[in-house]
Amino acid sequence: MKIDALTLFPEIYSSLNTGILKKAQDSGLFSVSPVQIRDFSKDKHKKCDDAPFGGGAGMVMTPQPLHDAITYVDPNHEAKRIYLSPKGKKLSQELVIELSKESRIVLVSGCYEGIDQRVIDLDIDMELSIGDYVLTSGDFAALVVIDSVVRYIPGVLGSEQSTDEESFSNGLLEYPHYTRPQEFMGIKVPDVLFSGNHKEIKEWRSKKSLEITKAQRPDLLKE
Ligand code: 4FD
Repeated sequence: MKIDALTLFPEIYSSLNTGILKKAQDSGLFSVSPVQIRDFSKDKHKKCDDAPFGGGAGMVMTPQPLHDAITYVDPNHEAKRIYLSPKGKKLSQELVIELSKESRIVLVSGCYEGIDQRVIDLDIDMELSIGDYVLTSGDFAALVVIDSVVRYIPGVLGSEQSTDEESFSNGLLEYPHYTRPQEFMGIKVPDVLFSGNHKEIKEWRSKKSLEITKAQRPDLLKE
């Protein structure tokens, strides 16, 4: 998968060159290219924002640099072009798995009050939100999209990790996990986990999953 990340802050994407994601990029499983939107500005001061028509607070990103940057990285519209915005369709595990099947993705991150609507109308395939809160720019939302999506590319997770996590896939939250030592700060690991009785362990984990889901996310049970 090839990902182009259009941004005013390319440095934000350097965190993708560490750990599992660096290894996967070095193996050629995916690549992320940050692209500086400002480089495409035809303004003499490389300006990329302006005051909103109709008045109001804040600034809006101007269409020319964005449209030119998108057209430059994806001239034949072969990529899925995604704009990160609080108004977008909400990201879910289901959508993450869908997106992991794309061969090319262009992520467009705006800041200030967002981008000129004409870029969305002309150039964008999908407006996407990572949740109901506002960030200073779309870049941190773009990082969340990249991380969640690339871990579903075959080979990205080593054999130690797995994508068939209990949380969300069976509609319930994950049961609690324990490892050594058997006792830590006076708290013991539940006895059932040493019983060797796989049926009992499975039943205990299901009971815990249901308990935790009821307490933390009752909405998941009501659907
Ligand atoms: N919830 C998200 C995406 C971007 C963002 C921006 C309008 C602000 C949150 C358009 C207003 C973009 C999200 C930039 N904040 N901030 O996914």
